[in-house]
Amino acid sequence: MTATVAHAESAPSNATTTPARKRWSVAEVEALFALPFNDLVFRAQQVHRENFEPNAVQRSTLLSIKTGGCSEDCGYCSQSSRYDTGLEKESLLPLGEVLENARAAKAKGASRFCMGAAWRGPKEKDLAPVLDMVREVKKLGLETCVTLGMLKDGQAEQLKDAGLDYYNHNIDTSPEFYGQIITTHTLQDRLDTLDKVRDAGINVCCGGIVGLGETKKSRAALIAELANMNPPPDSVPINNLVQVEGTPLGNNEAIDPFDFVRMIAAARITMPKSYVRLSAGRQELGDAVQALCFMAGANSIFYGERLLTTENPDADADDKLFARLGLKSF
Ligand code: SAM
Ligand code: DTB
Ligand code: SF4
Repeated sequence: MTATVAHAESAPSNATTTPARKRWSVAEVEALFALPFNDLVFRAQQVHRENFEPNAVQRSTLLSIKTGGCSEDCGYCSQSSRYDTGLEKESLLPLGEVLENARAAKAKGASRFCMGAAWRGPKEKDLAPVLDMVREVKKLGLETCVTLGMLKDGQAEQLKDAGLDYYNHNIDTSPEFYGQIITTHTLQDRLDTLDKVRDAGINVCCGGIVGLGETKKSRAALIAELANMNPPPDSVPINNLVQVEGTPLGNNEAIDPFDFVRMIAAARITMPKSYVRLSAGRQELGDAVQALCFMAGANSIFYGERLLTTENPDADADDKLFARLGLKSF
């Protein structure tokens, strides 16, 4: 099955008992954004409580297993070989070093370990050592996640057989804005990989970034595109751009933090059963805005001092924030 870019009209119901799944139009998501802030957050909190334990937040730790030198031109990324960001290109980490990091993440209280590689996609010779990493990390009792770029036929099945729980592959921005941020692959390429992941029975982790210079309509279109996936992603990371010097977007202005909270709330309302992850850019949001994000339905974070190549709040600082907010982690 090949996915295509989502359209706004309702899908016909083909079963007598199952009602058609709600399809979200861009205008409907824009209408959510236009609600008074309190009304939007209240509604998101209601949806959150109907579907999840209200004070529990899942924690995933990230590790860059292969840093820099990526052939792609994603305008936000420190790891593209096209931009001079001062990042040292590294080869694939040895298994032992990955396991050392995974053990430390588990000891600090992460439940999922997410390994990221700066590839357009893995070559066969690249995949074999990653399969070993997945098998061994899983044995530690952690959920496993990888983000390796676009997959070729058969690779998702190999990852599934190795015990992979989640594959992260973001659509990043709206269909209309995509070509202004990335030209070396298309949104349809990303959707094709997501189909392969889903068909292999791996949980889908798929979200996007804000702060790229997109319009509010483009943000609404990103949310609609995610929510109209069938089924919606199991996990939806919402990243706030980390401005990286040397990238085309390095001097972008940060978005209004309340608009970031609105993104989280819209994700929660439109994808009631998905984990919504408050992802990159938490450092810049501060504690109070993060608390609003949890109130708006975020129930997952990246936990640990580093994202892939940029900084994240210290684990201790997060533990303190969770204690102040009475949040449980898992
Ligand atoms: N190469 C793989 C890919 O593109 O899927 C995996 C790694 S890539 C760094 C994973 C995701 O990180 C991107 O899709 C993007 O959403 C996010 N990301 C990358 N750089 C970022 C930045 N500077 N700020 C916020 N999010 C970023
Ligand atoms: C996702 O949506 N965000 C993570 C993870 N999936 C792989 C990556 C964020 C990267 C932030 C920039 C960096 O550290 O390089
Ligand atoms: Fe490469 Fe992924 Fe960065 Fe794009 S986001 S340049 S594909 S590492």
